[in-house]
Amino acid sequence: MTKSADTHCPYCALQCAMTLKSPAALTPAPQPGSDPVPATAAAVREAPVALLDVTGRDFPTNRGGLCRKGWTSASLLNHAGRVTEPLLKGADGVHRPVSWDKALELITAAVKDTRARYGADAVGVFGGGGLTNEKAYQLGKFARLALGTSRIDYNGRFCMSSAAAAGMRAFGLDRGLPFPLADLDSASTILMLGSNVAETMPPFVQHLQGARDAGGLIVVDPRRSATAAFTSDGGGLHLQPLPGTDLALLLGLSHVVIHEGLADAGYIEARTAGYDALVRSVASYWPERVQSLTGVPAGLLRDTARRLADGARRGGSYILTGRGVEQHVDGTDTATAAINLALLLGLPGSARSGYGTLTGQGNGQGGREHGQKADQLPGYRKITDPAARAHMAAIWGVPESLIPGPGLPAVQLLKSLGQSDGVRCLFVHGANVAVSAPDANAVIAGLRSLEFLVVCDFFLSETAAEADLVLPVTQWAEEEGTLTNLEGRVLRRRRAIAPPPGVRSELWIMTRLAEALDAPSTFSEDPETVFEELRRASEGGLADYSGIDYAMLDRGEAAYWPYPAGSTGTPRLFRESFAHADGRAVFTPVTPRRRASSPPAEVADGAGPFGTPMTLITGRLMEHYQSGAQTRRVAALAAAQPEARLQIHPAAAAAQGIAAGDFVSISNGRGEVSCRAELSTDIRPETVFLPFHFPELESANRLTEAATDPISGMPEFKFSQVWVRAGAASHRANELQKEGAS
Ligand SMILES: Nc1nc2c(c(=O)[nH]1)N[C@H]1C(S)=C(S)[C@@H](COP(=O)(O)OP(=O)(O)OC[C@H]3O[C@@H](n4cnc5c(=O)[nH]c(N)nc54)[C@H](O)[C@@H]3O)O[C@H]1N2
Ligand SMILES: Nc1nc2c(c(=O)[nH]1)N[C@H]1C(S)=C(S)[C@@H](COP(=O)(O)OP(=O)(O)OC[C@H]3O[C@@H](n4cnc5c(=O)[nH]c(N)nc54)[C@H](O)[C@@H]3O)O[C@H]1N2
Ligand SMILES: [Mo]
Repeated sequence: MTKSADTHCPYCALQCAMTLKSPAALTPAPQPGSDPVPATAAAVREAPVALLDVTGRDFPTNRGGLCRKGWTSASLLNHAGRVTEPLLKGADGVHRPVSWDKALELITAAVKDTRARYGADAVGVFGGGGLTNEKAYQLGKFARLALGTSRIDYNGRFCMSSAAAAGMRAFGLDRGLPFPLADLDSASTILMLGSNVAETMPPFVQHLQGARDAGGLIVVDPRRSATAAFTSDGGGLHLQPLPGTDLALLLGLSHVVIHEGLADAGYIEARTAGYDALVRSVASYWPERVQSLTGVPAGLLRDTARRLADGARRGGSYILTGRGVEQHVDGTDTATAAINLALLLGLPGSARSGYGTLTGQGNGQGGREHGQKADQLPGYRKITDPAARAHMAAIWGVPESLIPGPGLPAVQLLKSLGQSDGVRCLFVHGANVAVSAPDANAVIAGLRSLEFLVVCDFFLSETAAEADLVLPVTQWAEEEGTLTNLEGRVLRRRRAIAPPPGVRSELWIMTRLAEALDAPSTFSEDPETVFEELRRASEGGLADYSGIDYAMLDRGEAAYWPYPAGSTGTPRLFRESFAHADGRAVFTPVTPRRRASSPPAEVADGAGPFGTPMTLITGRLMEHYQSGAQTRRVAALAAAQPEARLQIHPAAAAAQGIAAGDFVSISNGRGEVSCRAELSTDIRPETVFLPFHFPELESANRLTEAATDPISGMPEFKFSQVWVRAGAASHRANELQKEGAS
């Protein structure tokens, strides 16, 4: 065990720097054969003493700060519920330990059998944006060459795909922030749409302080989120639109910019294409009309546009988007509208201004560059591009014909589970789809219809609980690798501690299985060896890492991609030109396809009307991470946020006879959630909010629809119609009764 290791937090894309140290007193390692019971909010078991002390380390994104999740992250290393041996599900549905040899043998047989009976595309892989670059790269290679399937996609489809598609369309390149985060510090105006960094990236808030103090922080959110609340003292603005109307709102802002002569004519002329069509497309979105579509007063729209233009002339203006505006069926168009507004104002590529989207998962950026996406090869190459295929065939030493074509995007992949022509045998690496995918009841049914499900995880997540075989893998502090943060900066993850004896790395698992399956290329369990191959694979691609190596990262050098060999990397993109062939950014005219007031079809399919449906939006709490598989097991976090609560306006609650703390039933045609109500004037009266961190009866994704954006395949997590009623759902009532009786 090393005495101390400089690494980064296991959770979000801010990748706060931390140092891990061994405390003087160590607890014994967890015993093999860990408890096979899936953890629920009620079943939190934590190690008495963490194996490592966590301290924040100075770094440009976090400047020594960490959030509550980061501070408590080490407690999961020796958590009593950790899986430390492969677990095989018996006919009785109970998971029992098996040897690694037996586990690998069973998987090999299942893959061969599935391929023989249904073809190689009946084997599927679901990856994650939390995997290191090395794991994500090798997973894409494993799927295509060892399994021979095209069916690989990952949870970043739920997260980054719309913003990524918009960035590709406008700039020819997708890097979340095309500038270092610290550039925001000197901005005078920042417009944040659908992003609640005060809860989702707390150390980020220090970079908003300057704009906020200058009265220039503007937040667009149907809720008065913690980030929206942060604007008020500084004289900033909170725009509170109807959910799903951000596209109209952005067209309104562009309309004002054009009609008040606030556009940057010189920039538009020199650096963009398609301006005339853009002007026509926003012509009918005058502020009073947009007010009627969005509920945001026309005066606030004009004020926002003027502050952005004023900021661009003074300290700098930035436009940033988050999941609130992207997780909609028109998410790509909405992100495009945000970019169009930024281009009108001359922000992208300027010295003190810019546009960006806030990447979410720890390696959400790198995870979308190196081949775990259905349509992609390493280096952000297209799998349909003959030159890209030839390049990768040469790197992998295989004939080009062996590389399958494009597969299915995540939602379609999950819908195909167990279907004829669908996936029959699935590998999951780093996602808990039973909780986090839309229409979760259907996803769970799909997982249960599989012939073989293999899940790699450290805990028996709700998805792992469904698995035929659970493979225990290393956690962040037990492994080496790299991640690429929200700024496109490549960072080193370093090992501070040895994993429990029965646990293996995913690189090791892929290497053993590739051998057993006679894969036509080599695989490695050594992260640096894999990174060296990734470098060569990415060379000449959009996301070029060929000039980056472990030694320079270990010296603390800042490596922003593209970083071709012989260069010094690219902290700031687009300064001279954009990535399209002619060097120009492209305005793509976009207009709303759905009227915000029209109820989606699901309401008609529902179990029956219970008054007026409400709009459900979903999102995050500070204490929990994603599906909660990790943070619900941290005692301090679970104690702070033990259960889901529905945020509802007091007027809406009163209309249904709901009082604070009452149980409510939230339902639609897809499912039902039962939880307590939290009354709050911070939310619009026709809208309710649920966090998605909780499973089973409290799982928000039992209500969300698996409808996707036609360009990106991103699902609509942030807009569902639901009925909200007083009283516990019948199954919850039974539970409560049982509790009362015992
Ligand atoms: N604590 C915590 N931090 C995290 C994560 C976590 O799970 N927990 N996850 C990480 C990941 S992967 C991601 S992607 C990021 C996400 O980070 P954010 O994008 O900040 O997170 P969300 O809470 O999903 O959504 C942000 C806001 O969008 C608002 N919103 C909902 N619907 C709409 C709408 O129609 N329009 C507008 N304008 N706003 C809307 C919500 O009210 C919410 O306040 O966070 C990262 N950090
Ligand atoms: N309703 C609603 N649903 C949403 C969202 C929303 O806003 N609303 N947001 C969506 C977004 S943006 C995202 S990113 C997704 C994320 O949702 P998920 O994909 O479910 O994300 P996690 O909960 O982080 O799941 C990661 C799982 O892998 C494990 N894990 C962590 N690291 C590793 C690793 O290195 N290897 C392996 N094998 N396992 C690992 C964890 O223990 C956990 O069980 O949720 C989406 N779902
Ligand atoms: Mo995400």
